[in-house]
Amino acid sequence: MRIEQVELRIVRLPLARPFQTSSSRKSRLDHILVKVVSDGLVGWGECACPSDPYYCPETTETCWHILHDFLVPSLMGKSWSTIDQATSTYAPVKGNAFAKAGLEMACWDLLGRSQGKPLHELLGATQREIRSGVSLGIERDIEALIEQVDRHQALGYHRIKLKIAPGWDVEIARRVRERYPDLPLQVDANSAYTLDDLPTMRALDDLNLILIEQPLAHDDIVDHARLQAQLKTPICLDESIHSAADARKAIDLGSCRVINIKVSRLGGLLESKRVHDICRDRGIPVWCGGMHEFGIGRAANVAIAGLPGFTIPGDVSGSDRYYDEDLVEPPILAHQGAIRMLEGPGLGVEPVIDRLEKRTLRRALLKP
Ligand code: OSB
Ligand code: MG
Repeated sequence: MRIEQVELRIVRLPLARPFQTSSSRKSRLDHILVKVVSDGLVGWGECACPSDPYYCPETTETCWHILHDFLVPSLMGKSWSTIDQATSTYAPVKGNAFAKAGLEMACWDLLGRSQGKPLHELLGATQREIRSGVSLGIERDIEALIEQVDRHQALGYHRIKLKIAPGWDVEIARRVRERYPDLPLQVDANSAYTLDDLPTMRALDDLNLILIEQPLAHDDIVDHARLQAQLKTPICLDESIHSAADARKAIDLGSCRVINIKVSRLGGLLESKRVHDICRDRGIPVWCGGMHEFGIGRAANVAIAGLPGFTIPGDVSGSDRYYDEDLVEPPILAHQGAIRMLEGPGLGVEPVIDRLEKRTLRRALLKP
């Protein structure tokens, strides 16, 4: 393959419901869509970076800069036949995982279309459908949260994740646990605590949670190891894991017993698969995290979550939970909490051009 042309767009979608975490509040998302063209074929990728640097250091604007000025120019016109070869053209670029993930995804889509194979097959997925969970943000009050839990429970989602923050943690998790004694339940702190909060962690430890996600600093796997040693509930790392090497080190240190695989945080599907493989070898269960992806990125999440080590339901829910009108056909929906693999070539979805045009804030066409 040789990429002859790339189009970048910033596309804005309003969230059907605002989403609040310990680190930010969102009512709409601006994601970059990457379209690559090679020999009459087209591939699409999505860069699902937040527009503010509160979850990760990147932003939509840094992704645009890195894609436009470094990643795309490095890949443009080079000949490649594997994703490893494609990504090695921009390997000298440090970090910037979200930007890389958008371009890498477009290469996978192109590769799948050129071979007439669905992405899940290229990746080696073994599950025909994935069991999904939901990630519920911080609400105005406990009643509003309970209403959300009830709703998604009734829809058949397989597990519930609650966002927590100081002042919105033990009490709300306990209330949900009392209402649903057998519900598969987990919490995500997005780095809002320190080792001084051990009493809070111990209280959460008594609620029979599947896991506690990223309780401590985004860049600290040492204190996470200390905390894990004092808890029976598995710690799951999200923000701290940027590569397969990070995963190996965190497992070696005992910093976690579960890992959240997020395609964008890991710079793409290839590195995600590497993290999956290491975790599988080491007996660490994984699940697929999300960044409120539009249909393109969601299709990639569905495919990777079909790999055999994804044994915990992930944050890949039906797109109707997030958006009144997503960009792609066919829509990605959950039925009784399960999403089937997409069987079309590549990602298996197509953006609907007039929806895309309507939502585009900026575009750039790059040629050699
Ligand atoms: O920490 O997993 C997270 C959304 C934005 C930023 C960080 C996170 C999240 C979610 C939502 O939890 C996952 C989803 O439903 O896509
Ligand atoms: Mg998280």
